[in-house]
Amino acid sequence: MTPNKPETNTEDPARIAGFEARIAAGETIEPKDWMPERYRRQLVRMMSQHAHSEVVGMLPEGNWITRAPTLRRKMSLLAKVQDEAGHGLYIYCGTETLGVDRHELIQQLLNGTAKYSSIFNYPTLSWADIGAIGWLVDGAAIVNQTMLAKASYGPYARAMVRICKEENFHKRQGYEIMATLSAGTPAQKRMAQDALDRWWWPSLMMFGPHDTDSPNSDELLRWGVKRKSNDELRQRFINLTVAQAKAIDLVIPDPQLAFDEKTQNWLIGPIDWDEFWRVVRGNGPCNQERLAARRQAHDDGEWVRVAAAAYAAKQARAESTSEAA
Ligand code: FAQ
Repeated sequence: MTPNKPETNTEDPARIAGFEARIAAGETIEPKDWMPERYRRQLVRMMSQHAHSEVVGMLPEGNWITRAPTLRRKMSLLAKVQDEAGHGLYIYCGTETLGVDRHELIQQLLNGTAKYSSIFNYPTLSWADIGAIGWLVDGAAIVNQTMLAKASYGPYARAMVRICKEENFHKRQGYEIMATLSAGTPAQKRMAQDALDRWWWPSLMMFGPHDTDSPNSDELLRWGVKRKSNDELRQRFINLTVAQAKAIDLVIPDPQLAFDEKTQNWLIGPIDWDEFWRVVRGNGPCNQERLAARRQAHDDGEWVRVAAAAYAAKQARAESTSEAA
């Protein structure tokens, strides 16, 4: 496959109009199709941030694999964390169809110039945090990614279909942890409520800034990469989650939470955007720790990359010898 290379694009207005007409007609854009350079770059930006998020997202939960309370919980958590690694690899592959090399993207993550989701810079302080992540973080990811499964770029949309199926399992196991703790001893219930208190607002921030402060949204919506805006998806998540919290007798930590009969939406108090930007710019509670862990894992994996490259070279030599014979 020849990936779409930047130099093959000429930004001819007629071509752009043709491209936009295809999107308006609901067609899917595939790697070999012509696309505006700006569309390609937006996808690389968004997909690489997404892939990094899946990989860094393994760290907060990985912290609890050895401390899960039962074998069953340990098995589910281990499987979930492995799934997230798979999602990362899957999306890096999707990004490569746009003509970038994943090593370049990984270098950007390791040298701190790439973004990844703000949510993974918060600590997991108790076992209930594992429940809260599954329920809220995977829950938010599902709301966001179910829409991305309809994105105009084929490889990304198809990746989302499979990923969402796995995220559904993740969400259920997290919600079940929260339901069990909430119905447990008073100390367990407090632990569940404390986790909800700490993860609620950062989960809402996952959807990105308000639409009025989102510089990328207009273009992404016009090109059918995003199908709903940041605020629309955040609202959908809030409406779904308020009912789920009530069902397991937990309280959403927002004194201003109120149901609006007119719009049928749950309205919330103000989001602390200063906190959001602090975390995005590298100054959240765990940013340094997360990047240090990724760098360490990358260095520790050097011998695997060297061995894999040596094995591939050996195979190639064997193949060329047998072809010559
Ligand atoms: N964190 O103009 P917009 C998961 C940045 S996967 C950090 O609105 P856009 C699974 C944004 O990049 C979670 N940065 O941006 C899992 C932009 O900066 P730039 C990840 C953020 O792209 C579960 C600037 O702010 N999911 O959880 C964030 O139109 C459990 C302005 O923002 C995805 O990546 C943020 N939260 O909309 C794994 C989904 N929000 O690049 C393990 C795909 C915004 O211009 C365990 N991505 N920024 O310098 C998207 O849907 C979109 O990119 C948004 C942001 C909605 C995240």
